[in-house]
Amino acid sequence: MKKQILTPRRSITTEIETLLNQQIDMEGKSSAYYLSMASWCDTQGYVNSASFLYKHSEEERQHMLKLFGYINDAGGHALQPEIIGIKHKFKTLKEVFESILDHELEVTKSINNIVDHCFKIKDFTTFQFLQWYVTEQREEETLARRAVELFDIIGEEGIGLWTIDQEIGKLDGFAAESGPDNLDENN
Ligand code: OFO
Repeated sequence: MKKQILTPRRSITTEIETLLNQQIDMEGKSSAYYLSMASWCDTQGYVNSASFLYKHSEEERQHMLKLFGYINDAGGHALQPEIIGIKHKFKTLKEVFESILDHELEVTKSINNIVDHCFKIKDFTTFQFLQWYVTEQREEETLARRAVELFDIIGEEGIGLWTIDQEIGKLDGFAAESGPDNLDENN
């Protein structure tokens, strides 16, 4: 690997800057995906799922902005991602939450890959900065998995979908209680 040189003007390598910008792209896409899903849920009468996803979309935007701040403070240049090709229609509510779980597993992979790289090149500041995302991803995966499980536990027949939508609304509280920002309070 080509040796990356730090200058007094920057405290992250250009390689880390690129990886973090790729993560910005991912978080921006997460925000857009979830906004589109929220809108679809709204049109289908799944009001609790819609509300859950509108909030989730906003959270993803915050994840993206956190990266903007970090990169620019470190002397790099955070780039607004180009977001195209967003899916607007879904076959079922289950499809929405299964896609979220798949997407979050990809996001976790991406975060772990950057963390691994930081460790290898001894960029411990970025390594530490990313620990927040490591914890957040565990929460996001758990939430998505809980949502998908509801379809098997409750079943979609009769008032099943209505009940699932109600239960998804309750997952919001679960997220607020177990988020990385609240870890200290829980210990
Ligand atoms: Fe940013 O956590 Fe989901 O994608």
